Amino acid sequence: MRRGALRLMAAPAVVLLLAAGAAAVDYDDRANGNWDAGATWETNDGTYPDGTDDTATVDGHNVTVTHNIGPLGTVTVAGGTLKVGLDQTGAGPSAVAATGGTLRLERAVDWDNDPTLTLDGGTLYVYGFSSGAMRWDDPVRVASESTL
Ligand SMILES: [Ca+2]
Ligand SMILES: [Ca+2]
Repeated sequence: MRRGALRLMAAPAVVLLLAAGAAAVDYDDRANGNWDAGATWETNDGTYPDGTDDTATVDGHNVTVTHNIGPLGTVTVAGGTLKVGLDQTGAGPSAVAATGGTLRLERAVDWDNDPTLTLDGGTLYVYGFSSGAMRWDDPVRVASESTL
């Protein structure tokens, strides 16, 4: 009886452990490259930020987004350059924070998560191609003492 009860209690614990195995990863850039190239990120396991709770920090290299991204957690630009070079219509991150470096928006952005773009340092570079204007359809927050 007791063993049976223990087994029943252990089953949910195993499920919880399996769920934890798919837990969020905090990605940190380690090389110049595309967002979806494993070599761009410190994890060194071929993966890239592509999970609901994954976060990504670009703080020293040039990273280029070439496909729709998300759903994701927070994306932070603290150094280097994050270039969004494709019209973004996917889920996107839950928040975008620019605290340093350069965030280059070169095409239209309208993520389904409607992330707030918080500018608190760094440079926001907005560039519209002749074939269509650049557009950011989500909220923008500019911290005090910042320049837009
Ligand atoms: Ca880094
Ligand atoms: Ca949106």
